Amino acid sequence: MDAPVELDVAIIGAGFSGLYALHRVRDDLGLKTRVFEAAQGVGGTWYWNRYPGARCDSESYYYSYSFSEELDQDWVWSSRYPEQAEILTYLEHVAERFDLAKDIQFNSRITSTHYDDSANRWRLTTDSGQQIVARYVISAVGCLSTRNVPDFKGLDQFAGDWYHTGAWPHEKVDFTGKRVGLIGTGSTGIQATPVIAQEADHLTVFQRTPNFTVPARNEPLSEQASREIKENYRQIRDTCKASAGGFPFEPIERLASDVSESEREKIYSDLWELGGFRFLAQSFADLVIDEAANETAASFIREKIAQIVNDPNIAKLLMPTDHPYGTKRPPIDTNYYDTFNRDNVDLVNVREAPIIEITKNGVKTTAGEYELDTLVFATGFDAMTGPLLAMDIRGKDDLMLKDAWEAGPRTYLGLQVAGFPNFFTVTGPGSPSVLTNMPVSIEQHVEWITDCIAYMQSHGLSRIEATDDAQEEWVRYVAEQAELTLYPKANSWYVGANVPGKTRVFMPFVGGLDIYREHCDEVAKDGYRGFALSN
Ligand code: NA7
Repeated sequence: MDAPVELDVAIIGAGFSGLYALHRVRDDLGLKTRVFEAAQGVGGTWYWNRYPGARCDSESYYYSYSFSEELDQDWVWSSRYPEQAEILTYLEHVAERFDLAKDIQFNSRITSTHYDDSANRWRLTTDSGQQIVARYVISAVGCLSTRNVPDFKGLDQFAGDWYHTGAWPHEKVDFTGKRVGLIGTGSTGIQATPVIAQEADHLTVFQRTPNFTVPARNEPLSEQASREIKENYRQIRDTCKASAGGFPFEPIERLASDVSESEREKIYSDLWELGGFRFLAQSFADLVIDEAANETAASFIREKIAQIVNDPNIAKLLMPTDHPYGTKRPPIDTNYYDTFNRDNVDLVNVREAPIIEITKNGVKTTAGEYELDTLVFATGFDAMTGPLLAMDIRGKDDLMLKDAWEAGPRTYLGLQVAGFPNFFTVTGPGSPSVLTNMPVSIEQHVEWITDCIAYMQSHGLSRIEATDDAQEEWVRYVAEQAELTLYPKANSWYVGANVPGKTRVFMPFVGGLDIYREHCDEVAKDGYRGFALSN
């Protein structure tokens, strides 16, 4: 067997996080660093999610790195919301521009990650049996990378092809002439439905929970818009960094009750036309805090569904009533509700008549069997904790992460877990992460971790570990913040409700990236308060 690869820093994952972490740790600190990536190329989420209609819901000019002004000035986005292929090309360009690929080992999935206390080293193993020894590990595995394929009886006997949107083939899947079934109406199902409907002979959408979605209003980015963005890029980036959500929107302070009903309707109507996350972010400050305020937005969207969808029974089926608007990750769409006016599209309520099994010919629910040629699972991910728990992480005294997290994820600042020294997570549970515009949160984490490792180096320290007390206090604070909002009311992937048996805990920090950034900066300024440092 080959000798283990010896590294200062092992980074796991080559998406937005891993690429930037490699750039900072290798090029700023000069440490021996390598990225291990399961895929054949860079991109992370944007490598795997190639399904029809895959597009970012954040706008291109701010869903991108901010660390290089030259990159900002050189790169040209083609549309308001970037398509998967364009984001992947962007990340490939970043990898080339900063000479990253030479330190990325592709086709290498980390299968075990064990801390050796006596040597103060992490020992990692890849799926091909390669051994790695590293002083630090940075997990950049993403929050939505472990696919959730429901355990339906009989899937192996299905005669047609089936796909999960998060592991889509590189070759085009041709739906022409096919009867397609799509399970799941989260952001992904909502993006894929209109596109598949246009190509397939027939599309059956299996819906368990209706979702609120707002039009994206995608359009090409004009030369003039692009020029104006570039002229103001520094300011746009600064606004994102200082904001609660990582977005360049002005903070909204008005409450839904501050205005009359007709003014409120006008605000919602204007934002509906403007499109995208702005409907939630720029309407009223209390939408995810106050139920009555939330209901004003929810009923506006329900009214829109009633106007758009011709068949009142289908419209009713599409109207969410079981959760406040925005408490599940809010999808944005292109022609989603209109698609249910097409003759070749059916909506099936699997809440009322659940799926019993997948048969040779299709999907069988308690109400009957639907004959299908192709099945698409848009059933989401084991979010936030899934990718970490898949790597058999063991800390001090062989403590398994899955045991440490039996009652839900416990972290200090979403950056480290007590008992797992020198192991950092990027956008882990307990950080703002998925509630924000991800590249901004990723940069903040990677920069904090890089500064931390630099501090360790310059102070002759070799070991940093979150203390139990600091972790407990942080976990309590994260939970208290969540309880101040309506978020915990929804059966969302934020609480793990989509994965049977997963402990219900609201995982991200809801208090805002601005507040969170202050906490992290203060902790660092106080000599990494709440961490035990030693050599
Ligand atoms: P989501 O948002 O988790 O959506 C998954 C959908 O699949 C959702 O409608 C689920 O219904 C449905 N689902 C899951 N399991 C089943 C079973 N067993 N039967 C029927 N329906 C099921 O995943 P997405 O991929 O759409 O989005 C993930 C994130 O990616 C998104 O939020 C963005 O951040 C990007 P449920 O609502 O649980 O009843």
